[in-house]
Amino acid sequence: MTPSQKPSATGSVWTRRQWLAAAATGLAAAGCDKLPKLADFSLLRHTMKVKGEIHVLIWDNYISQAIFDGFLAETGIKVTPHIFSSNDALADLLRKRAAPYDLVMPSSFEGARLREVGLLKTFKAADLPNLAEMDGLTFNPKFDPKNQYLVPYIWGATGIGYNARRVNGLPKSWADLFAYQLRPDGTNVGVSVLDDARFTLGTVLIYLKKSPNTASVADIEQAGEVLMKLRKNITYFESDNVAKLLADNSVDLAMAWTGDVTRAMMGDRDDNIPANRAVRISLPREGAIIFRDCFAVPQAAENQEEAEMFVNYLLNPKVAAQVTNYSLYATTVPRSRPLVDRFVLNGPSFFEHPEGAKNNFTLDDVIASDDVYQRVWAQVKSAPPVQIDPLTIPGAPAPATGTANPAMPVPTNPPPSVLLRAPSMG
Ligand code: N2P
Repeated sequence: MTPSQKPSATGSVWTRRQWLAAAATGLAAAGCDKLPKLADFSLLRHTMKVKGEIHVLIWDNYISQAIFDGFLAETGIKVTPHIFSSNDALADLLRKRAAPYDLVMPSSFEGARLREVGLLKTFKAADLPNLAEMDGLTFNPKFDPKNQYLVPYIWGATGIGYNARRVNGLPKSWADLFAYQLRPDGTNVGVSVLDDARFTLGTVLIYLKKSPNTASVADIEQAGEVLMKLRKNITYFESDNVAKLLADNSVDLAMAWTGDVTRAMMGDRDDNIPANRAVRISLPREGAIIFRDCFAVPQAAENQEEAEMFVNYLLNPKVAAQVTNYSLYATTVPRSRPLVDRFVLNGPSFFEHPEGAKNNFTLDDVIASDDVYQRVWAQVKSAPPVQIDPLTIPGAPAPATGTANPAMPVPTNPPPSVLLRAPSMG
């Protein structure tokens, strides 16, 4: 079974109508009765005695309190979650925390790096009988062939989240995200990119038709230059709150992870995110990054056995379905799918680029080039916003004169809000 549940053979951009049609088609629930039973602990929840505690470092909005409660009820082990929002921060977080984490969740390339620098322990396979539930064919990867250090669990892709009411035309290329744009009133279009060096530089590298894993200093620097030329357009470097930015119209276009675009479409009352049915996703034609976030036990962990019990619990298909229904991201557990909400199952969270593998890129560990990626990323983030000369944009107004960095005047005859390419991109 592959991770892909492609809902559309015709294109990568979903309209609400396609979404509803797909949801109405549904998925056969065959096999539900064969899933392992999971007791209903809801009555026990408040009377369970805590027998231990683990500290887990996970991405925001991945695992709900209800799932922690279920694990507590079943095992007596309390899970205390800690949130991180970028792979870039992980090694430091592991090194600096006085009370060690028992479980962390790096993306696969970062997990491989953490292993190489000696920050991870091996899993005890005997403690993970539910590894049999994992889609081993697809997710038994070259970065850790026997899942000794890493258990891939949640996967997704990058794409362009956009607001169909505020952007004319479909963003079919990454250039359409990065490009200089105007809304009909002549004001700039708000854009956010992920606050993550490898994902964002990697995406620009894909756009430049280079490998997102390149070790070439020149290529990485070129990607940085593209972003720096576009700094004026980037109103947010943001990974955690992309759903909110899209849903409340703070940005019109966002480089986003699939599940977060789903969250913007569906809303999330817990996080005060309104459902915004104008939000869509596009997987650009140059391709996108498929990520796999993996569980790993840090070298300093003090409760390895309990952490492994938690991973084993999460690999139960019923729990994995709970995780997807909450996180809006796919898990590596295929038997969870009959229990996943159809709207989620048929939405962006489960699709890859319709053109298939040639457009799906994965990030590899590039430990020898890591300093270069981090140096260029630091330059991008600290660069002052650049004023792109609007004269180079067809139909755009002339800039004010006499200032070094003139503010964009509001045109009397506004140009159309089309998705214009940045001049530097051709
Ligand atoms: C967090 C999404 C993280 C996806 N909401 C990439 N690891």
